[in-house]
Amino acid sequence: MGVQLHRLLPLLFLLSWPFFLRDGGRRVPVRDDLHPIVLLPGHSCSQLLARLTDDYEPAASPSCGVRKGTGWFRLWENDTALQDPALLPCYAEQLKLVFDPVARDYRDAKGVDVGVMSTNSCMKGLVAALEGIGYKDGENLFGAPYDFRYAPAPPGQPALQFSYFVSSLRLLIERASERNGNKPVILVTHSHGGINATGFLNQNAVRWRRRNVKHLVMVSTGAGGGVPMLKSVVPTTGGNRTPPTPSDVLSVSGNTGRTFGSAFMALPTPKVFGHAPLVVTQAKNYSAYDMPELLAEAGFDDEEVARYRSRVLPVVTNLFRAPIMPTTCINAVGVATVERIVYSDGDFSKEPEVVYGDGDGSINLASMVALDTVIGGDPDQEHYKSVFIPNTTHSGIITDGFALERVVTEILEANNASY
Ligand SMILES: *[C@@H]1O[C@H](CO)[C@@H](O)[C@H](O)[C@H]1NC(C)=O
Ligand SMILES: *[C@@H]1O[C@H](CO)[C@@H](O)[C@H](O)[C@H]1NC(C)=O
Ligand SMILES: *[C@@H]1O[C@H](CO)[C@@H](O)[C@H](O)[C@H]1NC(C)=O
Ligand SMILES: CC(=O)N[C@H]1CO[C@H](CO)[C@@H](O)[C@@H]1O
Repeated sequence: MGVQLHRLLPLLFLLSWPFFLRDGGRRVPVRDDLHPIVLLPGHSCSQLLARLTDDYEPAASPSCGVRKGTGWFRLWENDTALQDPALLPCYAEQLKLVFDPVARDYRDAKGVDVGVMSTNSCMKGLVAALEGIGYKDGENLFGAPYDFRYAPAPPGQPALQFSYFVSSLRLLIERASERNGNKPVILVTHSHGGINATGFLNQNAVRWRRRNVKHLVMVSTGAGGGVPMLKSVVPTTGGNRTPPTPSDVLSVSGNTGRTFGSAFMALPTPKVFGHAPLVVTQAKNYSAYDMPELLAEAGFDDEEVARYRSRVLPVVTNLFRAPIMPTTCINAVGVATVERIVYSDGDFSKEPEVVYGDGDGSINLASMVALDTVIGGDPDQEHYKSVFIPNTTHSGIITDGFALERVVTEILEANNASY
């Protein structure tokens, strides 16, 4: 199931940044005082390729099978398919994951092989800023795109895709270091990529980390998800539409997005949000502890709720096991961010009232501040710095010029630090 392509990944990583192929603009000579950087993009920022095999049985419409046997095509992100009402149902179906109860793991839909190609334009600004200070693709700058539909599982539960990811990323990091005079790499992540990086680091022995990774610069990742995510869990318009709309495709309440192993990874966690009422109705308030109940009442089935409980919750609860390594967390603040959702008459199908607080639009300030405790608060944590950038958003932080400048300054500070 896409295995061969995954085995090729460490090679593809070096070559798979199409936007580097553009004719350069200002090019600065590669500096030899720079630690190599490996970038981990956010959720849905990686491009996925697919091919349909003979096993593929189109469900939405027989025409979904026209690409059978014709080789690889772009599965995500494919604007043509997203915007064509005839193609969209096929696309939504091919992008689904299946949970196999026997293997106790997720896999690609039957007859659909999926591989990871590259990062898309969402990292373009950061890449250009790094090139501006002397980084160069394939020499001291590398990307680690990943299939964002999958997620890690708690110890003892199979997660084949995650194992591939861990071994590919380990190889990439080792090669990046070797190519650069054995200097350990700086891991720079955005959003979900931070979850990915900490999950990865936790799987590697301290000795390996010390030798190969100098610093983690984690941009836009909170310690325990965010409340805005709940707005798509309890959809007023129902993401369950057939045929789907383009925005239903990745939404956790949509028929495709809900099948992803990563679907509930960003829900607010009890560790950060405690007993605060996040969803308020007349009869009952739901705190982060009540997520399973909320999912059930929002229409997710028993198996989906059970998987949230047994597979997602233990992972997100234990993600940031300090000490990870020298870490800089950078977050945007000052943006109105959903903090509480109020259904005055308890009817989930009606438009709720929303109470806003501080955050980056996707992650609440509480989730960012909690990083100080879960990472910075551990007495064994070697080096921890938390930076807030006002006036930019969750994604603006890697596209707005003034924010990028600050992010690059922090990366250079990590580069020059002598621990
Ligand atoms: C986008 O998806 C359609 C439908 O599956 C496919 O025919 C097309 O080749 C894809 N685009 C690219 C660039 O691969
Ligand atoms: C729910 O939370 C709101 C806001 O904190 C509070 O005013 C209300 O009393 C709570 N309702 C219940 C049923 O606990
Ligand atoms: C944020 O932006 C507004 C409008 O551009 C500006 O007036 C304000 O001073 C900025 N705040 C900060 C803290 O930079
Ligand atoms: C920790 C984490 O989220 N890791 C994920 C990184 O991306 C790969 C590919 O989707 C997943 O398999 C990992 O689980």
